[in-house]
Amino acid sequence: MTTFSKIAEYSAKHPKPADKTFAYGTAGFRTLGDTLDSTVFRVGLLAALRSQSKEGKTIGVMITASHNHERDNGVKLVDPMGEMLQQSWEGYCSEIANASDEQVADILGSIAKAEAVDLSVTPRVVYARDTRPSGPALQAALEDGLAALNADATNYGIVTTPQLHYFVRCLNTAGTPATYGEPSVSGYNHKYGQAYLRLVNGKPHPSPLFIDAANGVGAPQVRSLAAAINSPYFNIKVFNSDTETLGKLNMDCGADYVKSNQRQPPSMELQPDRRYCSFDGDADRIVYYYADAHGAFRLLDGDKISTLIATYLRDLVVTAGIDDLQVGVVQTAYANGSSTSYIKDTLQLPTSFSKTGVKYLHHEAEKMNIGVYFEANGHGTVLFNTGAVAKLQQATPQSPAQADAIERLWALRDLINESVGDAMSDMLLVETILICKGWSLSQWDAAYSDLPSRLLKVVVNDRTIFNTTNAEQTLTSPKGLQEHVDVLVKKYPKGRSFVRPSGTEDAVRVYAEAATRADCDQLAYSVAGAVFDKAGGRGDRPSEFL
Ligand code: 16G
Ligand code: MG
Repeated sequence: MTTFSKIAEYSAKHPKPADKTFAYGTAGFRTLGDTLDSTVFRVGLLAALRSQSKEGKTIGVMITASHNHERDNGVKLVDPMGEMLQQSWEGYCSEIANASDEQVADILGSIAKAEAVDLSVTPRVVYARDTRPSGPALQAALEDGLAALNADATNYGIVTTPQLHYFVRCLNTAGTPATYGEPSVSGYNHKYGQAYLRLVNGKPHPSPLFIDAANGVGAPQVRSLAAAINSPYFNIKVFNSDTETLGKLNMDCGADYVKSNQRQPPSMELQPDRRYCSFDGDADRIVYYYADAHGAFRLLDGDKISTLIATYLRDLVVTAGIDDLQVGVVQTAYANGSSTSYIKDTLQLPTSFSKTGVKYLHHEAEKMNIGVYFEANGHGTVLFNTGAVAKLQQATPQSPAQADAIERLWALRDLINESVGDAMSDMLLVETILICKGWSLSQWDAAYSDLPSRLLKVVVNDRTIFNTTNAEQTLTSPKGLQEHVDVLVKKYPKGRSFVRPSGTEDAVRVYAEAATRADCDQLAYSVAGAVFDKAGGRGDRPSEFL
């Protein structure tokens, strides 16, 4: 039986900073690491309660701030199937994080009552962290929260965010037909490594892959994966792997740097014919890149990855001869317009759009038989829904080619981390497809050409006045601003632009694309200027090109 009697004593050791308000945003709590002690302690309490509300299923807690600066940190909860916390509980997270120290037990009690939580259930929680310097102290705060509610808690150490999601899913499916794998790093390496080797065996070996690990947790973990695979099919060279030196995490490196700056990290020299990829700081994003024949940087981002995967899956489904097994693609407004046209017109696959943030894409992809979802920034995965699994089970091959395609679809499902986007699993999937097709990165890149795009940030007095609809592509307020954007967009061939409030920063984001680089930049800066003028811009007016 859980009692709340120890909460007051523990809570006193983790006082909330009086001047701070915390919000559980798109990817959990995220802010300066040294302000998060009380929040992480309270997340420990809530994780235990969440487990009790799920009849003692294991809940995960990840301490990370992903691609953000090393001084930041964050924390998020993982639900029993390894998915993001159910949205209706996000409000509880913010509520308890902002309670006064004395109110914590009462608020937890009222949440328990509202959710009819059975407090006699033993809470089970697993947790992990990335390599940030503030991690150990925050982990100790979390452990106090878990101890205050006598949770059965297990520390998984320093692992990637998707590995923790994987462990949670393994633990909750053990001994059921949906069993997912061994809940350990070696179990993870074994599951994904073996599926990979099954898929590539007998094909020519690939050239080495140069990996930028953002000086984060992806570095030791991808090395451990490579040691487990132990095959010329996975020949990697890891760069930006310094997780010890302060200040290096995500600094001028990593997937976010590469995508935002459209260039390789300065620490890496691009050589023609070499293959490169970058993870972000907690290894849930990946982008690929290479130098073309003229030495110019070429990016293969989340859109390119999702079109590669969708094409491959579609072709396998056709070869397998399974009727009505639909492959679809979920994108966000940030998807390059060329990728969307390619999916619709060339691949002839259904696409749908969701709001930015993995949880939104994930839910949209669940509606499809085989749902491929990626954000342009490199975060995504593939989901096989129950309908797809049933169709695969029922399929009766009429030829060796059909049997092989069905076997490959099963192996691909084993290769994919279905709980969440995962840089390492996505990397193995991309490598598999390239090896099977015998493709270089430039051959992959040839499918379509990205329209020039630009992303700008505008700081405004109050970003809450920005509201959107249509998967964040249309503003409903401030009044009149969308109409103004529409007029600007019409001036440019293939022009597209949208404005949305950030879910992670106190700023508004402006995205634009158009047929030429000059048009795209003009459009981006004129929309950003309009936002600045009409909606309370602060600081310098965005005006680099105008
Ligand atoms: C978070 C999201 C990421 C999204 C980004 C948008 C997760 C795990 N992460 O990092 O998917 O692209 O926020 O940030 O959902 P913004 O709202 O500040 O533009
Ligand atoms: Mg990340």
